[in-house]
Amino acid sequence: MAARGGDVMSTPAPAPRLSLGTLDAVEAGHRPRVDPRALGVGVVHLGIGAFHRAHQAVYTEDAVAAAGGDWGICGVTQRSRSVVEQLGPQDGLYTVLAHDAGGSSARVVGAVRELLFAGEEPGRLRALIAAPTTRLVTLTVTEKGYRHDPATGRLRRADPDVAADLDGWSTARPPRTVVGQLVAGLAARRAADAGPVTLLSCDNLPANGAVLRGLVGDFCAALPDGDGLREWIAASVRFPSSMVDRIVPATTPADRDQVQRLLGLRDEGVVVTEPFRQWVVEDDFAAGRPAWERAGAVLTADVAPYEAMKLRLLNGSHSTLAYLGLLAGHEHVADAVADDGIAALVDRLMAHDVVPTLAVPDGFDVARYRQDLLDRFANPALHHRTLQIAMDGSQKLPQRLLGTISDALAAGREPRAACLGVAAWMRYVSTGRSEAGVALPVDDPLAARLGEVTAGAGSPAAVVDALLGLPEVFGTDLPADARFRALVEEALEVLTRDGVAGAVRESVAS
Ligand code: CS2
Repeated sequence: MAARGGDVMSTPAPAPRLSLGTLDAVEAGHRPRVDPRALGVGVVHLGIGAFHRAHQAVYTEDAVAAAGGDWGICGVTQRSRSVVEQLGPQDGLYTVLAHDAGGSSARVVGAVRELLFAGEEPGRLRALIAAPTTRLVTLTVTEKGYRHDPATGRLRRADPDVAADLDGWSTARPPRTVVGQLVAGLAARRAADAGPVTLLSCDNLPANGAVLRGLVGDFCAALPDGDGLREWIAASVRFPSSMVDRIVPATTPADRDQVQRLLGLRDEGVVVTEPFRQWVVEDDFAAGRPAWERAGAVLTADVAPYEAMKLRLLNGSHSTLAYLGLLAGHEHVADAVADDGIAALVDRLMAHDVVPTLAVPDGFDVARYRQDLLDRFANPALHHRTLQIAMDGSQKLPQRLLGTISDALAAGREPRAACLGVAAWMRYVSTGRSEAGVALPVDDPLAARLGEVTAGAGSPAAVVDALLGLPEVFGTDLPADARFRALVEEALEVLTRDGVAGAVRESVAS
């Protein structure tokens, strides 16, 4: 099943498309572990991007293979129909291609049994959430998909799409936000008396289940007749939290060609990933769940320690690598960690700034976890672009770096490396250029605002001042802390004057 990597080849000749009809041509070792034809749908997944396909869908297929159950997935795409175009003609089948230095392995996954583009079929989405056969709704809609204020966790009622969903409720205009869609589905489920259901967030947010429960509650509270629905939800719906982990870079044409050579079939839905995967799930389900523990997931009463560890160590390091790496001209994460100065800075971020803030789960070897992260980042076969991680920074900084900074300051420590990460983000969003002058697009829901507030800022201190004035990113406590302001200002000054190399050297030496 493993194929040696490194063999650069030309584009293969045209081949038939992967589908149920051609699946028998795939070698046994690459085939799905369940019979996709026999798998009924029990899960509705909102946000069927590459991450879900490389993570929860794989766990779910393995769980069904081990313990059975109709836990096939209906994958819902929110914004673009491209996933439906990729996977529709393939009957939901796609290949997970895992790369590391030793080679690649390919596996066709059959857990996704239906596809739905919410923009075109809102009624079908509502009916699916209301169907008695649906016992689980899972989500990977990214941080910005929640339309919440990260500082308070509350629904942004002023968000134009949220406001339009609330206004349109009485006229039966189909909701377009995730929370609106969920509440519409739950209302239909209540009306149909279809019984309890679980909503499981799989996004990189702390306490993601509690956040989702709060947002659904906020939405209901804003409806004229939402009280009864709120009571029904409190009694019938569970919102467990979960920590998800697998690095999933964007797929390239070379990856699709590699799969074609391995399978002999064309797969337009290939997802690329690393061999590693981890999932820690709060075991609180209203209507059953796949036996994910049989697939290697950890089911536990309390996810919080795992979540903080993963968000602060992995994602905090990732974002820091991305911003410093972009400024220094590194296209991929592996290039950024191969830069000794940046690697030393990330090591210091983890050891000095983050680890003392963590409540490490019993028996967990955090030193080993840190080393494993550095090894995973260095995976030379993954080609994970720093620009991909840099996107949506305004939505990511709070849980990745700012929590670490607040906790460290509260304990009387100076989190210099984390503040340099924040300063690197500031330099990136305020200049939109690398140190060599290469233009770097800023892909962020707040991009326009970030540009506006920093437009006239001439000095590093002015840039810091402008950006710390955004409560939706920084809240109000941190900007009022003179130590934080001074550390970020100093980091941005050094970054501006001496570049990434000088700034990481100074930060590591301090
Ligand atoms: C990355 C994550 O794009 C990003 O922001 O930090 O997607 C990261 O690869 C995953 O969380 C790893 O589990």
